[in-house]
Amino acid sequence: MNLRTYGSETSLGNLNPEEQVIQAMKSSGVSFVASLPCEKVKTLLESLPEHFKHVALTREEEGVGICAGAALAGAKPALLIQNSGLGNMVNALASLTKYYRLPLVLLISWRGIYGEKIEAQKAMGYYAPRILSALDIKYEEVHEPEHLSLIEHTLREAYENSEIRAVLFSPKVWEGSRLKGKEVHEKRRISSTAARTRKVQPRLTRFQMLKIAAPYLEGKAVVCNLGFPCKELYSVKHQRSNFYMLGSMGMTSPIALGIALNTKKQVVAIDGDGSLLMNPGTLATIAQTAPKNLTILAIDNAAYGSTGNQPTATARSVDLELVARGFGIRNTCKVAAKSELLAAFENLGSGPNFIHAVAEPGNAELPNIPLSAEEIKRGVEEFLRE
Ligand SMILES: Cc1ncc(C[n+]2csc(CCOP(=O)(O)OP(=O)(O)O)c2C)c(N)n1
Repeated sequence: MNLRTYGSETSLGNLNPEEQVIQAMKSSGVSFVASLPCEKVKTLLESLPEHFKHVALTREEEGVGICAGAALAGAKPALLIQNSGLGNMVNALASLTKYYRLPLVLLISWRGIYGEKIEAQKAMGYYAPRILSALDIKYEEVHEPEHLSLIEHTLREAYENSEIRAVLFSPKVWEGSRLKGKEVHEKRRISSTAARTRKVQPRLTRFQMLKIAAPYLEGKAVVCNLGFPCKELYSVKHQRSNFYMLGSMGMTSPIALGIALNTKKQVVAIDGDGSLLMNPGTLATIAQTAPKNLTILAIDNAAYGSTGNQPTATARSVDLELVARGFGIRNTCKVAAKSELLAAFENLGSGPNFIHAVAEPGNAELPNIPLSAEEIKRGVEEFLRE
């Protein structure tokens, strides 16, 4: 995005909403930005590294710590996140940023309040302003692009008073933008660490992998990562023992672990690289508790597939199989080709098993799954009771 200068010849109103936000951030002195993707702000996200020192996070909470450090070192930090991530940050906001009176700007993509197609987003949409209020964090709601000019004042206040200030952006703000976010990672450009360092060539998308894995999921409790993975699983292998996650990013393997520790049935977690990296400590807990009936299929497309294919840390430095081994999971393998994925399922030993499936980015265009949370829960509970 080329930011046009905001001078006498240009009015703020002529700028696209993303440009207005960047302009307000620059004018108020923001010098350091950390972010974790939300689909609604993918265009804004894409342009951040051009304008600011920028860090791509693995978890929103970590951003609070990084921004606290940045503030201690004299930077003026801001975090761009989805409102669901606010839930992950509460303790750090209260006992770090607020407690030490450090400045922080929270730029929050506010889902669940306008034109929302994903029902599960509505819960955190409702709670987000209440969480901010409970923490005594002053915030501004921006529902229309015309109101973007007001945010500069809020941002300035954060730094002048050394306090936290938040802005909640309705998806409506971005609707009229003329800027088109490029798909951040086209297939050919993405290259996972495993592909580079372990010479594993991704060949299949997540959807293709799920089709191959489908027969091996039959009759097992399957916990599926949120977003596109759920839609794809629903289309290739719907069964009532599938627990489709509608929210709670990072909880796939923990949910599967909880099931596995309390049933004799086989349990499979279909996790993603972005989600595993949000909560990798769960791999330590899995290694400690070592349930024999648990298999993790970690589909690593080196991207946040559901929010615009922004690269995750596996595209830069992380090899998830080594991570799992480092945490103490012994039965691990790395697969990319169809034959390798088939062999991994055919030869599954006693768990916990960790299949690192190196995939290409890309999503199948499918509708949202037509099941309510209640229906999903009931199906899985019934299956597990039998
Ligand atoms: C706490 C939180 N932060 C951000 C999001 C937005 N979000 C939804 S899905 C997703 C990407 C998940 O990526 P990954 O686990 O790698 O799975 P993929 O879609 O690539 O298969 C993100 C960032 C969210 N739902 N919750």
